Amino acid sequence: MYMQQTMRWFGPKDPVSLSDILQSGCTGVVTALHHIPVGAVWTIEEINIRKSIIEAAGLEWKVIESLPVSEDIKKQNGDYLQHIENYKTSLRNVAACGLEVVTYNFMPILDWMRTDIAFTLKDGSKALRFEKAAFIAFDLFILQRPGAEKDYTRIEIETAIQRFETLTEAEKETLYTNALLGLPGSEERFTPEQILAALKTYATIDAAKLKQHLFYFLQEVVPVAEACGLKMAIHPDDPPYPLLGLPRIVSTVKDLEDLLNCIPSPANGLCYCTGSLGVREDNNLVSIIERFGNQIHFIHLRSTRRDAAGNFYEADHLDGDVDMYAVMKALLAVMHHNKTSVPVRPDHGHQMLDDLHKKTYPGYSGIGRLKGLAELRGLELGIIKSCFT
Ligand code: DNO
Repeated sequence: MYMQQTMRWFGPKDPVSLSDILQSGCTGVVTALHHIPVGAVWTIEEINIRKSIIEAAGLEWKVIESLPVSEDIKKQNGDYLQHIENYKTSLRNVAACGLEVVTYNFMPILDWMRTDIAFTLKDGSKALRFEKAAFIAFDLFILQRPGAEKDYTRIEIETAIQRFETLTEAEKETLYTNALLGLPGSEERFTPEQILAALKTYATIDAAKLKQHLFYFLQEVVPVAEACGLKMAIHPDDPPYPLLGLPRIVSTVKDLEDLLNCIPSPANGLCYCTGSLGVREDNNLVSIIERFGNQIHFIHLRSTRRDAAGNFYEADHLDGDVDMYAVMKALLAVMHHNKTSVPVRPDHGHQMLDDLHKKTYPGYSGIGRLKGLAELRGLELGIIKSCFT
């Protein structure tokens, strides 16, 4: 097989166990030391403890998702210089423990954003969804972000008002929880006061400035990663456009080009996420692989279905707007040509069958992801047999 098949594992508290992941046919997991505060050093000791738990279960750990970048680094204030030094130390430590790929992102404050984490599909399974009118209603009427109305058209605001009127108190509460869920794998959410205060700290940071901060960070850390044989993989913005007035700078082909060109190095690469990039119609997923394939160090495969109103939901892995056949073929062509095997994971999965009765991290149910992986694995085998042997 060309792809190194992995699944994300959130650590010992994850309801999906290492044994479940092994049975899904994966050779490894991708994980992170979620208990270490953002900005602090990952010590060799902590990395090795986690590594030995994974290896004892018969799996490998080569990819970190994520070694988080602190808000201070993104804003270049407070302790950012110390955090960058700590990041370098963590890179040296993870390399010393034999890890190979470090995923990270540069999204301000929030990582992904969804309005609904239990959107019922026709077959009764549940998916993650982003509904634009609900999101705008959240921004304007629940969060009440000062100046938010300037970001929307009159029609968008009217639609959001109508949508807000349909919401019960319980639905408003759920919308608020979903929107401020923050980080995948975390159950903590921001309070409105916290998020409004955090948003204020970005008042003077536009996209151009945030890009400068990203490039400065990369100038500092990429040479260290390169020297110790690690590959950095930036995850694109999810969804790939600005939200809550915050700039987002890893959304388009131009963004990818800028960040790869700023520090040309084999260590400066991408986490190619079809679910995130694919939400924009102007992102041609196959041509991104053709252009930047050598810099793709980690792959997330999933598909979304968008509509004209700007909503999207997470579809089956082989359905939705992503042409997964074409994407897979282009990825395998790169691996075939380079004689490499790039780690991949089925990104997210529906809540289905027993998942529906269990508490799982949104997007990270065991059976839903297993279904996605099984389909992707079959697609891969078919393409390899027909095109590359
Ligand atoms: C969502 C994930 C992202 C990803 C980070 C990487 O499910 O794909 O949260 O892990 O953005 O830093």
